[in-house]
Amino acid sequence: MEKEYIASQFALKGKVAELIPYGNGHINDTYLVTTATENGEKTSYILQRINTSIFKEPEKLMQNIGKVTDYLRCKIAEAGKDEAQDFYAAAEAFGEFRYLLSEYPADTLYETIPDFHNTPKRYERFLEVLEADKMGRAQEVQAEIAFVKERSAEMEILCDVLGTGEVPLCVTHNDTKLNNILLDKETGEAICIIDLDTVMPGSVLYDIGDSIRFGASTAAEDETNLELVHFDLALFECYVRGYSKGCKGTLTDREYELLPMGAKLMTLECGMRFLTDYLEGDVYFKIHRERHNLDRCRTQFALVADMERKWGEMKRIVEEVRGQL
Ligand code: GN1
Ligand code: MG
Repeated sequence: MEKEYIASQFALKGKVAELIPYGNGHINDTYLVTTATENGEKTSYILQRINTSIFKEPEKLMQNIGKVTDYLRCKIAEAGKDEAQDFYAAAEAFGEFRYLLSEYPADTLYETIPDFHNTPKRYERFLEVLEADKMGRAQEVQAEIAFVKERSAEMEILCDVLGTGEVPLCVTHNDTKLNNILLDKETGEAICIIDLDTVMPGSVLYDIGDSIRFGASTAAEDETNLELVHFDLALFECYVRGYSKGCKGTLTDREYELLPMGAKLMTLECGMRFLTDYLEGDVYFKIHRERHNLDRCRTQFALVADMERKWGEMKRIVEEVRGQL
């Protein structure tokens, strides 16, 4: 079906004037749709085609998004804010997401991708794919395989604390890369969180960890020169402070304590997923060049290694921010 026709089925202001691919997501297809009214007024929309080989039940995904956005709309209205005033910095916005949804019954949401951040299950899957080695690529990535295996014991931590109830089950976004926040062109402040396809129950440490994985790196996710890839402690501190402010005291002591581990595990898990996909023949993440998934995996592991070197500092920063609350 024509994309323009599909776009025109939504409640748009005016007619579709232009439709172009947008962003660089790895899963869904995203388009920027510009409409124009008869008197020339233009409006921009984001249109997404959900990848149904990954999101097997898109109706459930839409129901999750509907429920959470309806709820947020009420909460924001209650607080007497209108959308135009909602300018937050990225970390603050995700912190506020947690704060606003802290009383939402997370267990009523579907798991749109089961075990999405279940790191031990991701590890099991990695081992299966490695065992099969259907592309014959394992030989050239021995160092990366060893890197994952050496850290297998730590992978259980977040699942364990969620399981015992030491950290609460929350509504989590699960894909908190900074390009999933709409920023105001002029002020640079956060307007709104987008890409809600993976909103499901989970630990906020997934969200915090994933943001830090992406945003506290000094290089792009697919940088090939690993000398440029570092974990930036100043950016880490900035995120922890922003999130703390936005979440208005809803982060528990145990969550603060595990925050560095959340960052490390989300980075390790992401790198392991890229490696798994490389071994499997690049069937999950879209790639734009040969070995793209391997390049991505290597940046993530470089970040993990750098976090390990800076572990004491990461802990100290979290303690300091917590102490100033
Ligand atoms: C995928 O499609 P995109 O870029 O928003 C992935 C995330 C990964 C991310 C890595 C549904 O997100 O989990 O962290 O790539 N989304 C899904 O950049 O698997
Ligand atoms: Mg996404």
